[in-house]
Amino acid sequence: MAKNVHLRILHAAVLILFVVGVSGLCPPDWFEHGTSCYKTDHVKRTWDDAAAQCDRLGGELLVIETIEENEFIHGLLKNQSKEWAWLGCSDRSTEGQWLCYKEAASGVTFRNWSPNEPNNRGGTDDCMAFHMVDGKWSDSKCDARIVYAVCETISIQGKGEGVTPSSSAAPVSCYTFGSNGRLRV
Ligand SMILES: [Ca+2]
Ligand SMILES: [Ca+2]
Repeated sequence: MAKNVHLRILHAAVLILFVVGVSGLCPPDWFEHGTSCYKTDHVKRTWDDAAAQCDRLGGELLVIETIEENEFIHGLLKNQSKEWAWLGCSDRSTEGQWLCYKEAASGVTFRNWSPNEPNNRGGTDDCMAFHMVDGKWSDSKCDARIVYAVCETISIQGKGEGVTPSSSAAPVSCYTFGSNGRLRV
């Protein structure tokens, strides 16, 4: 009798693990939203260091493409009380010409600047930052170590919706299943 109960519990546990293992569209500890996965970092970094950290985690610095995505990120940062977060766009190469980190975002036109931003203050505001207070963006000093990283990668669902790698050497994320059945970056 007791053995049967234990077996049933074991079966249920295996089933739950299986369902969780195969239904996750994002790596463990990443937030899923739309066709993307997001991970917040808990160390304040420069823009370059934040970009490197996202690369290490298997993603890229966040690039916001719609007001809906902006609202999601706004809620996420508010929830974690993070005042500023780096966005993956910079105008370091050519002043006023904002290039975004994500290859797929090269055609992105969505902008959500604060009033009077970008102002290129002191001639050196060249990296894009998100302000938790109002969800608006500013240009900031790339070497200011006052900002958190938010990393983004495309979810399995997103990859299945016709996202094709570009012909240039854009970073590519690969996923494998670990021995525990969960995704491994
Ligand atoms: Ca600038
Ligand atoms: Ca500024």
